[in-house]
Amino acid sequence: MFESLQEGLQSALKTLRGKGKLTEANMREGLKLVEQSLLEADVSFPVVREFMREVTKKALGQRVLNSLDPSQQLVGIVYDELVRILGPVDPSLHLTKDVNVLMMCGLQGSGKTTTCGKLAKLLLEEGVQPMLVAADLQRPAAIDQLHVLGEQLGVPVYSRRDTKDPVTVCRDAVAQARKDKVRVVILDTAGRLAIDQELMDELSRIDREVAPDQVYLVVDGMTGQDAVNSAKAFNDALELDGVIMTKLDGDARGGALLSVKFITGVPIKFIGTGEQLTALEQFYPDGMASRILGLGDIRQLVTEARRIVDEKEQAKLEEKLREGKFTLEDFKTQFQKLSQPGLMQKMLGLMPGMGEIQKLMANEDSDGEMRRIIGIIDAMTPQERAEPKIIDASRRRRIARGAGVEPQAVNELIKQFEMISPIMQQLAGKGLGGRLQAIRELQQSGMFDPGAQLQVKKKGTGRRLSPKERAKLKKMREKERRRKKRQQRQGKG
Ligand SMILES: Nc1nc2c(ncn2[C@@H]2O[C@H](COP(=O)(O)OP(=O)(O)OP(=O)(O)O)[C@@H](O)[C@H]2O)c(=O)[nH]1
Ligand SMILES: [Mg+2]
Repeated sequence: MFESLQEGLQSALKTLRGKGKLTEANMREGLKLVEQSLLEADVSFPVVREFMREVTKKALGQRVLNSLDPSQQLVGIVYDELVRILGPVDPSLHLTKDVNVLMMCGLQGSGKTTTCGKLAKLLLEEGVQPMLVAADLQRPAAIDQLHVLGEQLGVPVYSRRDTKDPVTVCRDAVAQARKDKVRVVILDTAGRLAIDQELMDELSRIDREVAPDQVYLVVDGMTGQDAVNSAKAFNDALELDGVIMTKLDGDARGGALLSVKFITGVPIKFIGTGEQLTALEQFYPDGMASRILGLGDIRQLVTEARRIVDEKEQAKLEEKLREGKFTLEDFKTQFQKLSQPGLMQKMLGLMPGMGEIQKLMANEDSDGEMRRIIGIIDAMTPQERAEPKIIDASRRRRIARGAGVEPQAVNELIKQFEMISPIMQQLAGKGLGGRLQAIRELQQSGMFDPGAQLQVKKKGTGRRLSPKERAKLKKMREKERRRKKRQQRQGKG
């Protein structure tokens, strides 16, 4: 997420690091780079101006300049200011009534329908019964799209094919919801390519006559300043309660996210980070600021982890770990959960200090790697999975043959497992602090050192890297070269 903004800000802050005491000139230079990376991320100009005014005021104060770690303090100042620009945010959906109506609106293709489904899923997970309403009568296929979503989620969908009036549909849907004791009604409205009077009139009419409790605007985060402009226009017409910014998993530059609240006064409620129905996050300014600065986002990490492993399963797992009974079989189960496309990526992005590895993984065929590891475990007997110690050279050869890998790969896997299981044991039953400590140890163990991994692989088999691996290495080196170049430039400038 926001790779270039992250890199820009982090390298701006890095240039100041290690300089010991900072002079005002040094600090100004670093601040210039901070400003530059915000502008490059397409943050609205008034926002950049306000942001820099505050940060500069604080950063040039004598207390910071004379402190022992001025660059560290600057990270704190930038963090605080990011939080201030992004917030305050009220994450609640305010479900205070028997039937609560949420209305989604936005331009065509911004992700309204998908987001309706994601919200319904989130509500289901919290034990709240939602209903989806097909209020988009512009596109004939829109009704079907919503029904497909509803079926996937097991959520009722209200639609009517005998009228062209969305107000009628919405009104009847709310009545139906009251009868069926549905707590939340989500209205999926029509979009247009551009903001036009007809669209606004239709939405205003629904707003007036159905009186939704919350009106959310869905904007495509990839559209940059256009997203901010459309938020302004929709807010003028409808008085929005919140913005849901989608497609932040792509190469959105982040400018829209940083600008919307400041320019329109409307808080961001949720962000969409993928096409899957689970890819909706509640928006918290502190977590986001922390992620942008490469410091991870523990709250979201815990939320995501909870989503992967349900509570009962987690309790069982923790017990096994505490008793030292965690086997390769369990390892495989956990691993398989993580091997959903894109999930590992996401989790790494949320861990403090894992940004670099995450970027590397983005280029890597991690799905292939995961399948390989699962294949190796599958080739073992139950006894071997429970007690990897019994795997001797001949068993190793047999497993390797079964999985279609070199025996060395079997060895590496067992070594990794042996390294990981005591750490996992530590993770079990610990509070957040203990978990963080364990994550740090995991990082230090070198298992997550991509450079070391590559070396081991090469030394281990002595074979030439596959074209895919070579391409990856090339990309990595290219990236390193660009980074060095940038540092040099900054060093000179
Ligand atoms: N990568 C990514 N894709 C998304 C996200 N949200 C929605 N999409 C995709 O965006 C496309 C449009 O989504 P829809 O939900 O149909 O958009 P809409 O606003 O309902 O579109 P109209 O009904 O035509 O106005 C689909 O291909 C979605 O899968 C997201 O957070 N990330
Ligand atoms: Mg739609």
